Amino acid sequence: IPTATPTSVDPIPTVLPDSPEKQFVGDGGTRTLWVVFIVMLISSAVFAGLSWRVPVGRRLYHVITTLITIFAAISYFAMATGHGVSVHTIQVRHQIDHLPDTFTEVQRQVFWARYVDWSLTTPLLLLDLSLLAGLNGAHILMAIVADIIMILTGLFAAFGSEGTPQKWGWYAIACIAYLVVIWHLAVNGRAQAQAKGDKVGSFFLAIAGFTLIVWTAYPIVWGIADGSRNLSVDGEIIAYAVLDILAKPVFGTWLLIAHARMPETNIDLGGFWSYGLGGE
Ligand code: RET
Repeated sequence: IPTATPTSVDPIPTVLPDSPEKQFVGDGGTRTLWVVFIVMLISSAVFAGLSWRVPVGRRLYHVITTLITIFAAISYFAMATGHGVSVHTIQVRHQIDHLPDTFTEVQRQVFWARYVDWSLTTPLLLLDLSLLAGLNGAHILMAIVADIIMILTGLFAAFGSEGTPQKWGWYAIACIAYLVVIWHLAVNGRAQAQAKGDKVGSFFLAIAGFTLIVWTAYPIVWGIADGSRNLSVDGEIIAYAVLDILAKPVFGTWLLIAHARMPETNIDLGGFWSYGLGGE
């Protein structure tokens, strides 16, 4: 009978069977990243193609929406190829009956390329919605600045030391900034859109409501995957993949189709966008 002679004072195994030492992307995750890259690439081509069917003066939504999927394609390419990601030390908690909780340090991949993507694309998505509603420049700027603060403090939270109050402090700041964004869309955006008539008013309500639901899922996924580390790297990739497809290609297709059918959604920038190009 082999006798276990403890040689170390540390009774806690560094690696428990149910907690692999490393939390890295697997085959399913990599495949998902490539699929979303292709979806973003095709969407960019389709949105750019649609823009050629309308005069330059009516292409602003097309241009913004195409840029959104181009930025996403670049970010997904970076993540799928294994760039745009860094390794972060996290703590995994082990609960064993009758014993105090123990923690082991585990290496986990954190995809920083997402935050680069979001810091460029969420302001552009807000610009799409703001132009649709007819928001003024002051409110557009404030909504976009709040949005950038939300993404950057989210990035600091993702890389903040695990188990520190600051980490969730950054998260709290990001959530407050998100409430500012919502406030601009739900209060100012809705009122302005309604002032453009019933058709634009109800379309704005539908597409901004869809945006609100999809966007709100991001901090929830973040809390589970990046905050409390209760989701595998592949699970996190799949959750964000579904949300990104809803927030970018689905949103964009819906917006551009509605714009083609509803002349009331035209943007009046007083010649800024198409001066000298023949306008409408
Ligand atoms: C973070 C974590 C910190 C708290 C909050 C967040 C919100 C993120 C949002 C992201 C939206 C992304 C979109 C991507 C485009 O496809 C940064 C996750 C509030 C709302 C729409």
